[in-house]
Amino acid sequence: MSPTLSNAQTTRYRRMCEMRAFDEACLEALKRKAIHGELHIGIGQEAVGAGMAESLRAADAVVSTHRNHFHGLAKGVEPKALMAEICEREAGLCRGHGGHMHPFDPKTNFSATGIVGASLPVALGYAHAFRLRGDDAVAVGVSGDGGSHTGGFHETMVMAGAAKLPLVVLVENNTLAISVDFGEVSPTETVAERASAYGAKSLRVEGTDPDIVAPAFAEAMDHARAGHGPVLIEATCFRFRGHFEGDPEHYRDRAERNRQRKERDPLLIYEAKMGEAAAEEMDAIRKAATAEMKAILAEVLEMPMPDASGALDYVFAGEGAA
Ligand SMILES: Cc1ncc(C[n+]2csc(CCOP(=O)(O)OP(=O)(O)O)c2C)c(N)n1
Repeated sequence: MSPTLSNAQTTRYRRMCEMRAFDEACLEALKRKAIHGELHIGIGQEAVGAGMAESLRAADAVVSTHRNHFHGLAKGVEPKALMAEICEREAGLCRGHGGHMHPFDPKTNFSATGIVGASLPVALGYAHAFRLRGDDAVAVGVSGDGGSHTGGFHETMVMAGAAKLPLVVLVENNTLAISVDFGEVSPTETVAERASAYGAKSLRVEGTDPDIVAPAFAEAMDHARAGHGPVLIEATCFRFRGHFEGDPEHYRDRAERNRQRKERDPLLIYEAKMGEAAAEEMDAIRKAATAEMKAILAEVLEMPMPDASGALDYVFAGEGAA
């Protein structure tokens, strides 16, 4: 049977399936008590990760948030090393010392922080370093809508705008910061419209379709790469699950949540868009992604944890530092 999907469509759908399957594997790991502490799942936000992946280059940097798995996969972080870190194994990206909220991968220039808003000043530092080095790499700072209200966000945008730094700030607006609705706390209707105050280019996209996100994100990267200064890109999406696993979600109506899960599921949206003719092909892609992530988890669960005696190793610079 000849394929119905183009190469680009196949790649975008495959990436979304891998991201979904990765987070489903995390849920399984949590059930098996292999993940400790809060776990923030990105299900529902795959189109943003898949859309950004194709215009990121190896030398670019991505600094993400507490909800970081898809951005790491988009940047090319090896899924097994990321899963091993999330499950706190010795073979993880940070030898199991960072866990799900603080993965750091110098090989791909990817990192994340659990401190809301703090990803942005770090991305600003990368952008400044790229400018000093004189290369054309771009730094991407990811934030949620809640993170866009922080001082760090404002300071980052001011400095990047004033110095025309190669920075793309990606705001994933899933409309909720834990339980707080964006509309109730934002002085502006959108995050993107704040860009002009910072001298930044502004883009706002529906973030549930990678065919919309990918060209917009590419435009943002091209703009920053060409030396035209920062870009503020807002992608609207829907958070399928609680803020963290274990969140009772008393702040939102369950029926409405379930309705939105059906209407704003990036995988279902893409499957409907490609039509019945592509169903078999897409089913095979999805099954392959699920099998791959299940196999990765199975392997990770067999890996050793770091020895407790080394709890302070790699934490402080100097003696004992790697
Ligand atoms: C400085 C700081 N304040 C508060 C928190 C607690 N906290 C964790 S996530 C979060 C909400 C983040 O919302 P948003 O930026 O919209 O991201 P989302 O969870 O929707 O991805 C808060 C307040 C924190 N981690 N850091």
